[in-house]
Amino acid sequence: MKTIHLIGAPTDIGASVRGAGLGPDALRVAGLPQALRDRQLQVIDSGNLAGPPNPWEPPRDGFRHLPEVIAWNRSIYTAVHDALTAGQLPVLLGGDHCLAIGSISAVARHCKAAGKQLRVLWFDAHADTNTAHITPSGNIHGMPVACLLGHGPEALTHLGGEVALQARELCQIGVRSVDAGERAFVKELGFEVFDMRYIDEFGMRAVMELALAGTDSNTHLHVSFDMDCMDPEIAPGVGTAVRGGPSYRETQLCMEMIADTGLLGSLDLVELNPALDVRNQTAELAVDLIESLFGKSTLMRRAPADGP
Ligand code: 6HN
Ligand code: MN
Ligand code: MN
Ligand code: MN
Repeated sequence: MKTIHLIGAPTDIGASVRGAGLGPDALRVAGLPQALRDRQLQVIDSGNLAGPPNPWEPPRDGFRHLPEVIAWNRSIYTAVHDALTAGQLPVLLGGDHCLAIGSISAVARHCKAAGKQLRVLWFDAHADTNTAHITPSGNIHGMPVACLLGHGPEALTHLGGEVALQARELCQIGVRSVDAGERAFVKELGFEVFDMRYIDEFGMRAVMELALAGTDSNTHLHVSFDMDCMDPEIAPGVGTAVRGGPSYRETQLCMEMIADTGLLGSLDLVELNPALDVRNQTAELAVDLIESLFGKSTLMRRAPADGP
């Protein structure tokens, strides 16, 4: 297993409420580095990146804090790219979800250079596919998917020199809150979305089988995990909670099925908001899920061929 490199990005620059900047340290307090070491993994925690403070200004031309969002994403791009180049598995500790622009742009660049196929699994209550023209808020954490697919300001769509993602490389899971203009744009872009209705009807196992279909030993799996994906009854420490999300066990199953592939190459853990949490329980839940993502599985796992 590769060395895991924890990269903290303590900012809420793209969010609608303050507090996500406390995320990286809440994850450390919840024991993330030691939990991974307990799994016999090598862990480097290089601490937190530095970046501009949150000026808490209203949107301008459809974007809130665009220069600061660009600055944060540039330094994340560099940190994540350096980790991948060093052969490490970068784990971005957010911070709000606008930071996935830098992280995934670096992963995409790395995959192109290495001749790897990229698959991004985006766990979220939201589609995060707004643009300046259709956003209801101007908050850039609602726009990273659009930026990664080439729709947004050049400084964010071309962090790695070119557009990061093709629609077929992306798959969303858990979506249940999409804005009116955003809905049409998601359809137009045409990436795969397993929304809550789909999960209700077909079950999480079927969803994950489809989400992982077509991956092989040359695939780099990137997981972008927004903590508001889960039901707020179990994950209250998020800024934009939406009821009706996956349960604890459904989410664990996702993590376990990803771990079974052995293809995880990078991870974003974002939108944890300790200022809204209850006794750090959402951070502890995140640590639990990350442990499963790195192979802390059930005792009685049989090979799939022996399954029911
Ligand atoms: N997130 N769709 C809403 C907006 O303001 O664009 C909410 C976005 C939430 C983003 O949770 O990463
Ligand atoms: Mn998100
Ligand atoms: Mn979200
Ligand atoms: Mn635990």
